[in-house]
Amino acid sequence: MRQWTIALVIGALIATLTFPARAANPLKIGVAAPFTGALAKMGADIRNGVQFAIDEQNAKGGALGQQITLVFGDDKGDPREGILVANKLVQSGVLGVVGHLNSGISIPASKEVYAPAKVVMITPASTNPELTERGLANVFRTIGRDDQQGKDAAEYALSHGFKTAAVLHNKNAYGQGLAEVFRGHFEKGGGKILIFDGVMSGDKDFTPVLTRIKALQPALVFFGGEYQDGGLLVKQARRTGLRAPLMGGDGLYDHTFIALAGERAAEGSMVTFPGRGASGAWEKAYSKRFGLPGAYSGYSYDAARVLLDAIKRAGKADRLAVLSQVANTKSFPGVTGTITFNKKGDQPSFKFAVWRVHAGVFEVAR
Ligand code: ABU
Repeated sequence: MRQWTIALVIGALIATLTFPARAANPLKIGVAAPFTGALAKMGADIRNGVQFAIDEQNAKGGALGQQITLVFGDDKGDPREGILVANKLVQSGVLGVVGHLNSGISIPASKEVYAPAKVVMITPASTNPELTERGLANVFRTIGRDDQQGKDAAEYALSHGFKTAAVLHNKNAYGQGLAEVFRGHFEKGGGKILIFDGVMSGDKDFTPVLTRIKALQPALVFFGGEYQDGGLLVKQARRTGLRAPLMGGDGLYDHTFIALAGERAAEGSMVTFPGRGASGAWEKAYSKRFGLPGAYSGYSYDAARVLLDAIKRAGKADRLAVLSQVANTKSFPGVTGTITFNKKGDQPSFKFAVWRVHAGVFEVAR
């Protein structure tokens, strides 16, 4: 037994000396999102966008002379699971991470797990302002921020004659944060908030709160939350006789929202989402393999390509060097637009548009 142990130790030593660390370990990139659970559709969009970028790069020879391996982390949309997944990715040796979807996961994971390990995190979807307001050097996003889309939503609503609103949110970092921004700007612009309340994400019956809202007769219902709750909410609103249109943020921008609500109930719903879609040629190539891109497919593809570009410029598989090169990203030609990060890790030129559901699809409303 003792001889076996000695032989194993000697074997390991020889292997370490023969193969330097870079050659022995494949170059790894992490992808973290909810691959299961209520937000699995958006999680799949993120996974597919990153996979598409990495497969393209591997076909061209990979990076730093190696093939790139993706390490997947299913955070299930749950903050506790998100921290576990982030730790697993860091321990697996990833150079950087594309993810997470939920602001309520990206905020703690970036600070508690990725920052101490010097791992860069580029989220294609987390829009809560706090994420990039903490002075963390390792955090970036290819999407915009809720202080921007909440303001745009309130201004759009007021300028289109909606003077009263009922505001609901799903009590998570994204939903509540966005609802608060909307409320602030709506009131500042002279609008009246008739009710501001939270609902439980995953609830199947929103009728009690919708019945209270109906009695208040708001011109608009604003919902801070994602498509799975939003779809049900608008469906049940119509059943209770509440006719006011529903408005929300990028978390509603998925066809599943319309499918869950039903085409008739969803008609007229308004959603803030970037006006610039992914370029047509890219969309065609992506669709051939994965079907139509979802909300964050292009932003995930771009996040992965920004990371790959940074690895190339760093010239070595070193987390800190890669992180510094992501920070230096300027005028990167993404399929969703040209990407330049400011000191916070945001894109100062990012713009949202208002989209409106018409005949079962989202159309740009301005
Ligand atoms: N941005 C919408 C959904 C993801 C999040 O920020 O939580």
